Amino acid sequence: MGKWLVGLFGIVSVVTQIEADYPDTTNVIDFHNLENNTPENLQVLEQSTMSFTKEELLSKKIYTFKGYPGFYVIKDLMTPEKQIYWIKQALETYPNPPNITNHTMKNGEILDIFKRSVEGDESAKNYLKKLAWCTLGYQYEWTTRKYHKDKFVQFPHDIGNFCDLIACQCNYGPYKPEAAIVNFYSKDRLMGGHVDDAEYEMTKPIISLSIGSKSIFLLGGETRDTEPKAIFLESGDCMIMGGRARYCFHGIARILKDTIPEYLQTKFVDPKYKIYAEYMERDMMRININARQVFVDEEQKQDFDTNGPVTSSQ
Ligand SMILES: O=C(O)CCC(=O)C(=O)O
Repeated sequence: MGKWLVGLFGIVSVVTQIEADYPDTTNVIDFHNLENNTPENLQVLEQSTMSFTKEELLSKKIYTFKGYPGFYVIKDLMTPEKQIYWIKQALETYPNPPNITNHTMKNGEILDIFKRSVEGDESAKNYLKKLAWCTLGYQYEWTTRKYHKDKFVQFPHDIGNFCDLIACQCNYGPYKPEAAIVNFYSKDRLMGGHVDDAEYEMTKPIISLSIGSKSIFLLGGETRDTEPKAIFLESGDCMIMGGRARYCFHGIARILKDTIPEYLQTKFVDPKYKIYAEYMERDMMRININARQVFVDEEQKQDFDTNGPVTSSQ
């Protein structure tokens, strides 16, 4: 078994041995609390000298990791308001057809899962509980690991503009995301180690936004033999996986109990957002939106739209 798998399962088995919901996290890189890191972790973690000039990004701390060129984490990038906004979008808008969800293949198109669930519809409640992902822009076909030529839904401008701003500040601009996967994690729904390599444009990063419960993200190497590093990702963080890091195995090993920030909790949130906070708290939820630029340029995109999968740049 490769070191990646040992690493992933190592964490998971430590977890189950020690305590069901909170593992021994001594070796997890924590850029939110630098004093909690082991000397070894502090050697890996570097604060980037990259300066963000746009107002929203001013004063944000950006971290890089030695040995992972092109991999950055921006701490607390999204304000609480932005996070609530994107929870709302992720629940009310993104899972609606024609976007595909994990339910589509088996159950066909299902409209307004969240709205109907809040209104008390039992079948919608069941679908909502099992909602694991939905896709935006070019819809992704999980079995063939390809983007659908014929299933393109206008990519949300707000995610596109936000990611372009981030990418430009990291010297990855201009960035035109054409697809995104929205993942709905719960305490029992994690993500195994994988590499995202279905995009024709691999020189542009994956830009990944974390909202809700704190998670343990594993970043491995380009083969499964590299032991992964474990890193905490918290609500509001943004991860940028570019450069060689774009080819690295990665996954989510744990969702941690009682880590939803107060501003997303039912007790503290503005009453008009209580329904979203209830959803987040019910199963220790974490929502992740990760955007990808699929095509190198407009010409390649048009060729794909006309003729189907491109092979030349892979
Ligand atoms: O949830 C995350 O932070 C990572 C998601 C991911 O790796 C993916 O969707 O490919």
